[in-house]
Amino acid sequence: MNVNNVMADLERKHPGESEYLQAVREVLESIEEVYNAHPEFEKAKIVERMVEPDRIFTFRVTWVDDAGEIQTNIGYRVQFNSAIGPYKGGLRFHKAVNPSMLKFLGFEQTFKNALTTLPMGGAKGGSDFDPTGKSDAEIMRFCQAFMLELWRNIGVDTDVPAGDVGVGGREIGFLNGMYQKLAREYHTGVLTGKGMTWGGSILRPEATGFGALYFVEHMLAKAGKSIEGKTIALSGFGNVAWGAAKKATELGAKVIAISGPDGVVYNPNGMTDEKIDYMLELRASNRNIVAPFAEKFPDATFTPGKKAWSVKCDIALPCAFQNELNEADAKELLANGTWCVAEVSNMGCTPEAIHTFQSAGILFAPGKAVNAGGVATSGLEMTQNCMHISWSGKEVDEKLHFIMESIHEACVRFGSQPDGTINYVKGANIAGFMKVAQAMLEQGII
Ligand code: 2IT
Repeated sequence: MNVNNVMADLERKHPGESEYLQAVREVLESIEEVYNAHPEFEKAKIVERMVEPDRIFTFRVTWVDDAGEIQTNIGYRVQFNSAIGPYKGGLRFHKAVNPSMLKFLGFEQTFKNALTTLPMGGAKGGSDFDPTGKSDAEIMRFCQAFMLELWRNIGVDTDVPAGDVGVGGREIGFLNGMYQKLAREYHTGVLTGKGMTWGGSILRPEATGFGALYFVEHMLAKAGKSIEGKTIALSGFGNVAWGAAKKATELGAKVIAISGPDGVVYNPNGMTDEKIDYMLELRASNRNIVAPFAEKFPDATFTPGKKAWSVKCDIALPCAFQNELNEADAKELLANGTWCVAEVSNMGCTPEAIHTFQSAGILFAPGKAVNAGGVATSGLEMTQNCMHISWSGKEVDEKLHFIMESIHEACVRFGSQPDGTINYVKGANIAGFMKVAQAMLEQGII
């Protein structure tokens, strides 16, 4: 395989799909050497087969807003790869959602899910529906209209969606209610991230952020460091940022910045329980702004138009959106002495930013390893649903700890460099790829 040739072919077939092409290139560059050392992969055309989704469903979603106006959005489900298990991955509701974004996310999900140790294939879906400023009733009607189309393509053993940006517990509730009504099928396991009274797993809401911090703990321990007393800047204020802020604070770190599309909140004294809870209120308000945090807590200050990366910190955790940390941000962080960056969002850093961190020799880990605790706990939710039982928080947390440790070990195994450092990008990509490639090889040409 020659990466540039594969990419040229893909760019010709999918012109302008920048996020998708970026995600594929990152993986191919990481695996090129290993791939070429395995002629059986080349012979079975594993790469050519793996970069294309198995199938994509696209559908119109029409609903009525509170003013009685008819609204039309586009809905999607990208079923990317089922070599190691049923399709699994979140739904994203955001105005910028398009096929390129969902293909990048589905592709990433395939390798991430392979890393979790659980048998889950990769998928992603969503809509260009913008939840900003919508009432709860509008969100419900949109979710119902979305499920009216999606329900025929998902199922407990075929495809199990969950949340992502713009889709949390509230949306999963509306989606699940409509699924059951349409399918007349009352198994609890067709969606994950459910409420605790109807099949949800304890710790699923926290799991992406908690898992990320467990991963960071391993990364720091390997480098002879600890998280206690360190300052952390994180972007976003939604579910993922909330879980990360909560666990970071519990572990003795100080979360000194959170951010939103409107700007950054500098929070020099770190988080309290009240502040962490307030992040959930901010998200639920559907306003998509972080400024009210500084109005409610006077020791914090809001600066409009600035990112979290303008705040001097030891550790930076992108927790919001793809490409939210670019080369200029990376240079600013380095100039301010940041020595660890872990992507909690999917593909949070641009390739140039990653290159900047790696050239500077600081600790860097990619989203598909760092944030895999979210989907892993979705996998644990599926298991509980299929067994018709609920595990305790302690049981789920132990399993999550074990999974994050395994993912870190896999990164070390496949990412250790001759100079003794660990390339976590390579490690995660090769570990995920090897598992999916092996599974595809063993199941023939399908
Ligand atoms: O990006 C992700 O891994 C998620 N949005 C979670 C997917 C899931 O199925 O829990």
